[in-house]
Amino acid sequence: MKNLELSQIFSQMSEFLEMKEDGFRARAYSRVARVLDSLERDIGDIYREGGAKALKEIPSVGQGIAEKMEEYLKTGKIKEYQKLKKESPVDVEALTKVEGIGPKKIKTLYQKLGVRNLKDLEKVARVGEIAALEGFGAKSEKNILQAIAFAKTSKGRFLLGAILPVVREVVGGLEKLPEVGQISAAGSVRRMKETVGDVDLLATSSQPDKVMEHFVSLPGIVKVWAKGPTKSSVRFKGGFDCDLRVVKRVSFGAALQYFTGNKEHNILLRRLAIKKGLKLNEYGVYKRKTRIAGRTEKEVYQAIGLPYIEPELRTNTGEIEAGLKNELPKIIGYDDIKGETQCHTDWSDGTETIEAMAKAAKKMDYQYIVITDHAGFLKIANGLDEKRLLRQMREIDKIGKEISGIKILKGCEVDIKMDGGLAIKDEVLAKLDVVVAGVHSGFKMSKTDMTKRLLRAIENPNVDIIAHPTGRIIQKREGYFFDFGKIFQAAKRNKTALEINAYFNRLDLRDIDIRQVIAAGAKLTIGTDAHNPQGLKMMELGIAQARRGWATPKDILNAGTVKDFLNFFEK
Ligand code: DGT
Ligand code: CA
Ligand code: CA
Ligand code: ZN
Repeated sequence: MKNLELSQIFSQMSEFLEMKEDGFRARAYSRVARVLDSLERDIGDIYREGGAKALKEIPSVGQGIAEKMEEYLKTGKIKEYQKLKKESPVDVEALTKVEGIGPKKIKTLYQKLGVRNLKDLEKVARVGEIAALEGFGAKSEKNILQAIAFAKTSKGRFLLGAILPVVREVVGGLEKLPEVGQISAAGSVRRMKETVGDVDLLATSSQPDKVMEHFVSLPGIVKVWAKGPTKSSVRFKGGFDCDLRVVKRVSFGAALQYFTGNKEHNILLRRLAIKKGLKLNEYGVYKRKTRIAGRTEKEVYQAIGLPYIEPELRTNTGEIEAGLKNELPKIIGYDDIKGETQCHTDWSDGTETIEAMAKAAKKMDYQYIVITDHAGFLKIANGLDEKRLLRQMREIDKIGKEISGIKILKGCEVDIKMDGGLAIKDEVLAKLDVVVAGVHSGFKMSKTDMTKRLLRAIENPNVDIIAHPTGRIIQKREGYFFDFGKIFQAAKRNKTALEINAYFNRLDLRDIDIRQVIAAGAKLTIGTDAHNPQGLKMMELGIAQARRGWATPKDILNAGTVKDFLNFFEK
């Protein structure tokens, strides 16, 4: 669970260093933060087992950073970070949460307008001082005000991908206690919602006091809000709260159902129970005074006349009605994906070789992996031009012959230009197995223009997949606007798939969009956008997103064999 804490610290160090114009170290720290975000194993465990040597084996971790990690794991702090923070007059953490504001702008805003925090920023933007500032302007001021408003709506919520490893460690630890019977996450975490307000855990135990004692003294807890035999509440270092409730065995299913929610789903369920002359609460389903169900969720649902409903579907958006008619979709399972459709290597802004990515995909039991390095004019991401792309194709052919048991497909993530044209020539794209196209600039265009732009890309016969179709970044960018209906229909007509980007702060498309795509009859892919082998593990988050969007395996192209996957794009 130290991964999250360290990643946050390293991102901030990167921002501080960039403000100090130490770009080289800034990039090194931000790279490591990204690796930590997708690192499957706890950094504390890695260190405990293999010491500093094992730390250095983590991608992007060199001597200096390994030392910082070691310092943190031993002492709980990093001196240089504290120094940088103390030296900095501004609240970098809060300000960088505003879309379009990076370390360089923060520096200018501070030097020219004395902006130290969000409140200052909002104040100067409101009175027009940013519009007058060189390098900013009226449009930029308007965007900043919009971004501040957006940042406010997401306050106090955490990314599922950042929270999940911590939850799993806590649950795994408690599970091992002899006093704990059953244990599960509940709430939004269990529903795999992309952001989480707080973590809800539920357990059964013969000795709740002992369990609670253990829970409130877990490492990484900074505050104990409450401690009692049935409920305790704590805050973890990452800033999020976690409740643990202990219930009786006979009620575990009912309590799990109740505390998994969501609230709207529960309300409708209770109404349904009442209609049947039953009572439903967190202790069970009752017929007059008799409990007729409660031990498992399944029997709770059955008692009120419903099939079991997967947690990801419990949002009161039609799942109960569908359940009553026995028309719930058989949603895609967590083991159904057979290939990776979007990832980056050290040819662009990834950190590892094609070979390393392919081997990692093989380890995940995939049949194939599509290598999709940035191609086009993305200078920062070290994007490939036509010459390098052709060279990479030859390289992939060569590596493909050396590694067995996994098919490495040639692809790229090509930029969609402002007018919908692509940043790589068609005759080069035509040589690739899979072309992923994405918008990476000019997000602020009108809905009409963006619709035209995407339409042109979708209609290009070389384009197979549209990457992160809405461009949103959770808690940072709302995403651009376009005519969803029109685009999804065009995707179906042109056999262009739409991506569910599994990267933990994208999860783009959103659940509601996925349902709309399926209704339009278009196909989806789930791609992680991994920049290192660990990043491939984010697939789980993308699958969760697909499940929340009611997707079945036949809606998701990479749930099929490599043959079917490639055949679909034959246009
Ligand atoms: P979050 O924490 O904002 O990400 O979302 P949840 O869904 O985890 O919500 P939370 O932590 O407030 O409550 C956990 C579950 O407890 C929730 O999903 C459903 C249940 N619950 C909470 N408050 C109520 C309520 O007033 N009525 C009903 N029926 N259920 C509730
Ligand atoms: Ca919660
Ligand atoms: Ca809660
Ligand atoms: Zn992209």
